[in-house]
Amino acid sequence: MSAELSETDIDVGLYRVLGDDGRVDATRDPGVPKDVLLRAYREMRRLRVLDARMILLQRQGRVGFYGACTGQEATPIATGLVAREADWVFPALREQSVMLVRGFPLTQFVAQVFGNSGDVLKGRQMPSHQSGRSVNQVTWSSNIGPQIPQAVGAAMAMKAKKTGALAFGFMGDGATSQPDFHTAMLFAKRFAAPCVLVCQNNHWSISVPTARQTAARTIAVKGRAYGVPAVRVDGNDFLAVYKVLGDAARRAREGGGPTFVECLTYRIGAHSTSDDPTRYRSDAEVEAWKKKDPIDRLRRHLSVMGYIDDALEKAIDEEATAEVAQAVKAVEEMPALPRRSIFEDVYAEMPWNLREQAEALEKLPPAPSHG
Ligand SMILES: Cc1ncc(C[n+]2csc(CCOP(=O)(O)OP(=O)(O)O)c2C)c(N)n1
Repeated sequence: MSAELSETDIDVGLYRVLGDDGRVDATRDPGVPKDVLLRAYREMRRLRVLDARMILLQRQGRVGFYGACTGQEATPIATGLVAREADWVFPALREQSVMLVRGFPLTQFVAQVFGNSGDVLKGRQMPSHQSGRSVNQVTWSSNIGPQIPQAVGAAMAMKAKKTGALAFGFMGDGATSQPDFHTAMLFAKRFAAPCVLVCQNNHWSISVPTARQTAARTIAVKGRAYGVPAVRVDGNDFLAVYKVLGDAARRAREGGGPTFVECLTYRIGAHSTSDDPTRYRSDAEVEAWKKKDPIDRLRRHLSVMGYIDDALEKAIDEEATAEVAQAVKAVEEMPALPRRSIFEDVYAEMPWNLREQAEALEKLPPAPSHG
């Protein structure tokens, strides 16, 4: 992964469309319409605001855990815009927002962070593991890797049923060291599964830098080893990611099988609220990546195109802040789930031993958070 490798080398070449100044490489301009670009910008801003607010809530003890996507917003937002209604999404820790772009209500999304009565999952999943049947998004299972073969398996089923849909499967760079990644690539290619497998290479697996955990020249080559076409793209360049994911999705829909996309990006914040990144990486590294921020870059492009001015930018920010604040307020006003709910949804008729336990639980004094 050393920086001195030639950028024209097929194994390390990086697909970029947007320059740092926000100008488009004319030979690669994907011609994304103005409304899509503005929508992408709004979604990325809202996600940034949402993540910051969730981290704050965790610090205040109002929610238990959070894993933010800050700095990596371009890929989940582009995925949400590229996906069609019948497609399925198998996220890792930082791609839950795809479902927001696909129409899942923000309030219900936030309720899954609190795990109260507004949460359709009844508080049985951790925060940052949102899912939604209405938008075909599967919950992440927390251990690293299983969602990749799940995405491939779902894609194989879609192919067998001739649905014309595809599956998006996500992973971090660390997940590509897991056996599940290799199984997934093998099956994806062998059965020409209609899927787009996306690695958000944010350079760190908690405290382990990518260069220390793999001897592969890049992450993308690992897909090519299985015959899966692989693209290495600047993950902070919304236009490049949108174009590459759109092409990959089209190929899958047309029967061309899987594509593996390595999005080069950076996790600006901590791995999660349980992590202190100052223990293993330098401020200088973080500051250098902040200069490559995907939202700032898209903002510059919108300016160059004459699509945004300061007033519109301010309005978008205020709208996002108000929307998130309103959702948090609404969710915090929802009551906690009844304790008894932990016994529900498993048996049609509750066995006697569980009934006894449920009755014993009811007799305990209320937990402090229940007021
Ligand atoms: C099988 C398994 N091993 C270890 C862990 C602990 N763990 C949680 S996140 C993580 C790092 C994941 O890194 P990466 O795949 O690069 O994704 P990122 O968090 O950087 O987005 C690890 C090792 C786990 N959850 N599951």
